[in-house]
Amino acid sequence: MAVSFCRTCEATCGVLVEVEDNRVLRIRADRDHVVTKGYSCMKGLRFDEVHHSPDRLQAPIKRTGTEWQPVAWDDALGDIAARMASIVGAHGPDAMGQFVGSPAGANVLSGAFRGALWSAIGSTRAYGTGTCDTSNKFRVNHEMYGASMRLAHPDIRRVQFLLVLGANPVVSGNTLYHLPAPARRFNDIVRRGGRVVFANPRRPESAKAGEHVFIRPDTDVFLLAAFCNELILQGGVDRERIAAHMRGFEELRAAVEPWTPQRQEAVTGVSADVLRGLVDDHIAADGAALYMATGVNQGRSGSLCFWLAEAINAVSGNLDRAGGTLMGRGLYDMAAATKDRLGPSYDRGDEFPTVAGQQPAAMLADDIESGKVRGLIVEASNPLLAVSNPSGRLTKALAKLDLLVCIDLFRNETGNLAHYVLAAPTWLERAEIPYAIQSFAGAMPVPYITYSEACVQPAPGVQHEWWIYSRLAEEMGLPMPPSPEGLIDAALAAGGAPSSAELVRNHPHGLLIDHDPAETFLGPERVLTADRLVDLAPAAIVDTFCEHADDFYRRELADRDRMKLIGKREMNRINTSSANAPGLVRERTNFAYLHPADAERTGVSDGERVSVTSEFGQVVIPVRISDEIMPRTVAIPQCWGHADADGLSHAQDHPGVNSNLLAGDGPHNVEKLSGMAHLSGIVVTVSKAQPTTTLDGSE
Ligand SMILES: Nc1nc2c(c(=O)[nH]1)N[C@H]1C(S)=C(S)[C@@H](COP(=O)(O)OP(=O)(O)OC[C@H]3O[C@@H](n4cnc5c(=O)[nH]c(N)nc54)[C@H](O)[C@@H]3O)O[C@H]1N2
Ligand SMILES: Nc1nc2c(c(=O)[nH]1)N[C@H]1C(S)=C(S)[C@@H](COP(=O)(O)OP(=O)(O)OC[C@H]3O[C@@H](n4cnc5c(=O)[nH]c(N)nc54)[C@H](O)[C@@H]3O)O[C@H]1N2
Ligand code: SF4
Ligand SMILES: [Mo]
Repeated sequence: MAVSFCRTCEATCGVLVEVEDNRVLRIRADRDHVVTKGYSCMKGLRFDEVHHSPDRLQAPIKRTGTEWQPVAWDDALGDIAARMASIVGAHGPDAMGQFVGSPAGANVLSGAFRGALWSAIGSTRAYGTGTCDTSNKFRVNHEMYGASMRLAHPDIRRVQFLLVLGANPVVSGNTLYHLPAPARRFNDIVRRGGRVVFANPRRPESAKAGEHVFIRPDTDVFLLAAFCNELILQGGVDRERIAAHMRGFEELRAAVEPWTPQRQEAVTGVSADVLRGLVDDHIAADGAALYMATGVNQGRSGSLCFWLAEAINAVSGNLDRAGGTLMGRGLYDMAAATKDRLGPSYDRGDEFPTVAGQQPAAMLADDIESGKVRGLIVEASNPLLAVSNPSGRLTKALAKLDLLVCIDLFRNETGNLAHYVLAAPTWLERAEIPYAIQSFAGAMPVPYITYSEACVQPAPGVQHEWWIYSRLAEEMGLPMPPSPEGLIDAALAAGGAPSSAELVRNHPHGLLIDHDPAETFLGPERVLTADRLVDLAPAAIVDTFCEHADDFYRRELADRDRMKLIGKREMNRINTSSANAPGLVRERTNFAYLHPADAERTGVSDGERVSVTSEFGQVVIPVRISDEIMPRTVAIPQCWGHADADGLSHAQDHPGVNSNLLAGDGPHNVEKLSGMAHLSGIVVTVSKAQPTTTLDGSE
């Protein structure tokens, strides 16, 4: 029996792994884990189906035409390194790109070695699906607090009023905020007389505890601006704290002044009275917090929204206050250590910043078409399905690369276009500490540290990502640390934590570290802006808001009667990663969720098919009718569309439809402040599909 933790989502639940002859027999929840205490979900408990899938790669494979053959590591890496060198030689280092997906975030060593290889090459060309989930937060943190990784989180144990926008932690396990067993936490707030309100175009599972308010997709910026304005007008500001620790209050006040509760109502659908009630309760509460995540991040104004939410938390005196939002400490000050490296930089030479080390995924097709990118290594990602792929534009672009290499457990849809797919281990085969973001930035209500040995050994033909990057460096004659020996222990030691061996021996279920205390953040030590004040009105952000808010508003008014597309995370799927697990995925397709009134207007009944068309593409998909969706909204679970996945046999039998064929890419569909892709709140039309229409929309 191995004691470990699941790395399938950010909840990083403690698990017990039964192993026999290097095979995983069963994964169970670990009731003794110091924080997750037996909480888990099917995606983690059934991860053995991913791990032992008959489709898993046992060795690297090479494509010749449409044929795939196993290949020796030395041959594969020798050829890949030679091709990388020739791309760099002919077109410069930035022609060689990397693209990382979300599972890579859990892989502590791969990041270090990938980063070292790209530095040695001299390339800044790094893309990732971080620009599909949370780059806006990093940009705003940098502007307001002086470092991308200064990340506040609600003090969930004490908060009395919590407004959650665009997150569904009960299904997602959350992101950039460690919150296992969220339903219990939300229930506790209600039980102690507090209020939890979810603003969401769909009544989310999380709202079973607390209340729900429908908000029209991609209009949160107006609600937040009016919230901030009303809060200031009602006197809900802490003048003393502002004077002592913040700057820019007057600019903030002036920026939000035009936004009244009535004005926002016309586009958000949230009545002025409901909004005023939220503000009143926020002011009255003994500790209040606003929290937002991907549903808002992926709109057109993710950075503006996060700025407003953080500004509200700050001016109301709730930032760094018990029951408000806290800036966790983590083991060591990762935010300070990475301040310069992970701040926004304009090394692309255009208007889009690299944020937290990532360039916009939704610019990749443009960058390939214009010849800026000639080679790409994709680690732990499936961009064809996960990223904006308007009518298959990204698919066509990736097929043009001189070199495409995927490092993955499987040959996924993106892998089908690759020259090589290199076989990587699962988290069960890695020794690790949990996500850097949680352990080190400390965005966790109950901070702890844990270490897991590898539960099983990888097959002989499977190699760790760090090893792959080291070997590529060696083949290219570039300097690189030869092995990761001691790296994790050095990180633990830097934070004064016990060694990995001691953690395994004495604290197998995790070791609690100090609780996040309140009132330790504001002041000259941890606020990292030049003058050590929280900037309530960073120029880049306020200027963007003042310049564009009226235009956005007019467009929302004009589009008020049109349908908008949002995503939907499902309990049994994690992005595209679990699509091949038979015990998890039983439906043959995803569905378009429609409000009964929209279904009636469209003339479809449950199970019938609709065509969903945006300015960028069209899909045909069966309908589920539900009053959990607000009118004029269609929700389609993302990261489906496996019809071509002959490397994922179960997924190919349960293909569904890729909603990201409807998302736009290129400069007009990327948020300028942060490089975030516009994936939620896309204007579409929905019509009844002709019986002869095929799944890709052709007649
Ligand atoms: N089961 C499962 N868990 C996952 C994942 C998964 O695929 N499946 N993916 C993982 C990943 S990579 C991430 S980043 C996290 C994300 O974690 P979350 O950010 O919690 O993501 P979602 O569960 O999609 O919640 C987003 C919510 O926003 C709502 N929404 C959509 N548009 C808008 C809008 O314009 N305004 C507002 N106010 N709400 C909106 C949606 O209805 C949805 O309920 O989840 C992780 N966990
Ligand atoms: N419309 C819409 N689109 C979205 C979203 C949305 O809400 N709406 N959400 C976005 C978000 S938040 C994200 S993060 C992306 C997710 O998209 P990605 O980050 O690309 O993640 P996955 O699609 O799960 O692809 C992960 C790949 O990594 C492989 N893998 C799993 N574990 C490992 C490992 O340990 N090592 C290696 N080498 N490979 C591994 C899997 O087999 C799979 O092929 O999708 C984004 N796309
Ligand atoms: S909630 Fe996330 S970390 Fe926990 S078992 Fe499920 S997938 Fe794994
Ligand atoms: Mo994500």
